[in-house]
Amino acid sequence: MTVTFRREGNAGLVELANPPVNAMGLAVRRGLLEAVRWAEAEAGLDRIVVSGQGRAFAAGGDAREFDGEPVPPHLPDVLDAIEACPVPWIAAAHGVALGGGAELMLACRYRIAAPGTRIGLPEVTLGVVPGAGGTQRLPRLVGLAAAVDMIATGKPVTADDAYEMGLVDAVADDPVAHALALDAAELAARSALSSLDGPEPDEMAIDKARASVARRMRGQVAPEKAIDLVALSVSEPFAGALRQERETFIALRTTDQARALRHIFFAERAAKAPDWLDAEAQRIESAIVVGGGTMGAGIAYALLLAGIAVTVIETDADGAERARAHVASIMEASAARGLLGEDKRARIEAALTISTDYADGASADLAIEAAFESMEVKKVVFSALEEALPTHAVLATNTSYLDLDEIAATLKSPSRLVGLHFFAPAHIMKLLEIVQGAATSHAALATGFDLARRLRKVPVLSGVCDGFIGNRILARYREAADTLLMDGATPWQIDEAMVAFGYAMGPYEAQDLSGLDIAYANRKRQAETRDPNRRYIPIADRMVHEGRLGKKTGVGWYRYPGGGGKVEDPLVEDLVAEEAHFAKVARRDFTSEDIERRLLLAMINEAADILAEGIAQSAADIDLVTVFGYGFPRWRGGLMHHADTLAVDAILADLRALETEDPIVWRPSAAIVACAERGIGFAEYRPGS
Ligand code: 3H9
Repeated sequence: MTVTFRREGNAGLVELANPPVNAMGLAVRRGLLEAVRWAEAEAGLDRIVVSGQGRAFAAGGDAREFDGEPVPPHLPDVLDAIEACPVPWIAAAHGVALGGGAELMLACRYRIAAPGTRIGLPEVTLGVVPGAGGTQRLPRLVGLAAAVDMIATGKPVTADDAYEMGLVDAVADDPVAHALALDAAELAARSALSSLDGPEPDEMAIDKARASVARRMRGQVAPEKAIDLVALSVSEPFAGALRQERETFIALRTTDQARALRHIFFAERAAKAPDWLDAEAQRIESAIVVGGGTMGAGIAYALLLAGIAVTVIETDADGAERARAHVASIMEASAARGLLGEDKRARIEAALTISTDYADGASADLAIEAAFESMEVKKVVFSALEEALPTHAVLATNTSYLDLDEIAATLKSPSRLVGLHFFAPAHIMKLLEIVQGAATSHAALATGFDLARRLRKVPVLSGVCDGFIGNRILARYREAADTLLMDGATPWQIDEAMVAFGYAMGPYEAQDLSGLDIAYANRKRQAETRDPNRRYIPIADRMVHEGRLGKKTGVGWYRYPGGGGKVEDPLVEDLVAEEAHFAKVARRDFTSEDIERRLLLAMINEAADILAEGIAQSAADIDLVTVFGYGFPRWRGGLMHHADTLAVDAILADLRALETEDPIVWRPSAAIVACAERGIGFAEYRPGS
């Protein structure tokens, strides 16, 4: 039974019972309709109280059903029946009431929420619009401005805010008890929201929502459509507007964008330790973080937030002072954004030690090394850690590029070492690459996955290679961009093309932000092992030689006058033209489509190699890495999901065409050839298969 109902005096108690979060699939819709019929037939009822079992009132329509044909009874019809029921329904919500769950509340005559309940219409984050009356009932209840803001952004409000704005009638510790105590006459006098006039017009609110969506959800279709529908509530009668809402919802459900957003939603939830991992995770009470730079401080703060005591190890007193300042500035920023209250801050400060002596963290269950990217430094650090820590402690390195197996080889017990590759800022970015070396034990890996869960991060397993999954793809992206630059494009043209594709910023602006010296150091490190026959573009090296390190030096690919916003720099165009002249390159024009196509192909080809080599376990894992660590547009579903929408055959044909230009750089990956031959997409491809 996914919906139960029973009588208690004059009240009918209806409970959604579809764990874990009461998604409103077919069985729930049928159950709710049955409850309506029961309420209609049962004599003497003066109210129906609907609540949810478990941790949520209802998480909304079951997104797993959105790929198939809609099966009746449809949610809008069920909610219409609830609203039209002669016995008034009361929503008694707790946990979350999202999407169809919030729409169920809106179909009731009275709404109560437990403190902390989150109520919202997040449909646009799944690439659809509310499809069960939300765009019409919410503006009638809270006014146009508040409704359009909630629906266009998809952001939920908490119970207190919902009360302030009139979305709920009461906030109560026990919403069901509160509902049972309500005055029956007062309840009977309440109107259905669908019977009310539309809200007052508010052009400014609609324009503001459109401007905000154009800025923050650029390229996405659903938010625009959602705003159109909310705007309709002013003038269009309820029934007609509801029909349009339904048609829009049905049409959007199967668009590429909605499929992509669903893919990421479910992939994120499926990201957990692989089934073959048969060891228990080490329980982590306290940890050492070696290195208190920006990355180390961010990692330390993330651990502290999760209730883990941390000792940050620095090399000397000055380093310790800097580490303290780094953590303090993260805490200041969090407090300023209202994310860190006084109590929590005091707890975190009490759980943090900063020291130059490993012995101060000697009882740690985990050590994460976030020291300078040098093999020599890492070896010294791990030798000290092995010396200082108990044998059960898991040792982790946050290296972005260095060979985990080489570090492990210096340890007495190399199986303790795992890679935990965080992304800056480490307390905010959701991706955690968990790197498995040749000797890494299952227990160390399981500990990494368990830590990711505690830190609320998205874990992705990676094998050992230069750059692991994400940075290896990034290196190819940058190489392809630099080649375009050399051959005729400008940095601004390339950035613009990738912003139009959906990135928040293009590769050159991104490099200016992170600093050109980091990638430079990597190229130097890789120089000896680089394929001498592979075309090398020296433009980025020249930029570094000229002191153009990015925003921090005021000049990089762009200029930043007065430390402000970016300005295109003609000197960079001159520098590039000069390098092209030295290299005897006949420069030519590239369209935005050329640029987008080449950059995507370069990344897809590298990602396919990463799959073929078993560095990544699945295409979905690569999607998670690119979306949660590298700014690939979520609404395109991640790199490999997007590749599958382009179709493997077309990708192979494109690569073959480019291969005539440069047979080394554009040689199609074996995985692409295999997928094309077998007529499968990347989603179905498994390494070794
Ligand atoms: C909608 O409502 C359309 C309507 O307007 C019109 C319809 C006609 N569907 O996140 P968790 C699963 S669109 C299917 O790990 P948490 C989830 O996959 C919907 N499944 O827990 C996971 O499964 P598994 C609008 C769903 O406590 C399990 O539940 N609603 C759905 O961290 C636990 O989820 C939304 O966009 C769903 N709607 O967070 C809300 N929701 O155990 C989307 C969850 O197999 N959901 N599952 O891995 C969320 O934001 C979070 O899941 C929630 C719980 C906050 C509810």
